[in-house]
Amino acid sequence: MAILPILTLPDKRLRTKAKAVETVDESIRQLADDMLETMYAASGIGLAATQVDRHIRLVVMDLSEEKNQPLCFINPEITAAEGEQVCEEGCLSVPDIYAKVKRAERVRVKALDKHGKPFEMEADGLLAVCIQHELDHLEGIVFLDRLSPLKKKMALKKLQKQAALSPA
Ligand code: K1U
Ligand code: ZN
Repeated sequence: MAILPILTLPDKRLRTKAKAVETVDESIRQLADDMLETMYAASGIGLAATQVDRHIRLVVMDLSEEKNQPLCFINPEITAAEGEQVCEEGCLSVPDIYAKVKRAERVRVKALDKHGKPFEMEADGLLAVCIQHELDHLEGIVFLDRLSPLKKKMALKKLQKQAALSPA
């Protein structure tokens, strides 16, 4: 397994739309394992392949306390969404910026697992938020894009200030 570098804004590669995975093979399983290791090392609850500069439709998550319930979604699609919730989000590609984002409260998602087997699941609360956040990454969307223009401007300014302060 390997810890992969995570792209951060303003890197334009985060704006790439991911392509479908054609075949779920050993290289995809290896990437999913590396992404999980990267996500755990960064104390995240989710990670999209886009964030590690791989532009394929693969996301991993683990919302368990013990970090022992990894989830892998290949070619995920939200097939139903209902309700509304506002949740404070963070992003490993937007370090140290947190903001409240409005999302659907419940989603139904279909995807392939690590073995290429189709599955469907329903999610609510933080898991539903995380699924929507990670699927956005596959479209080249980051959570700041879902804020009002003013809030987005303020967040980007804070990000620029942080970048100017941190050593190269
Ligand atoms: O996509 C990512 O960068 C991962 C992101 C997922 C996410 C967190 C919170 C709401 C929506 C999506 C993170 O894991 S950021 C890490 C973090 O700050 C966090 C960890 C646990 C709970 C809440 C936030
Ligand atoms: Zn993110």
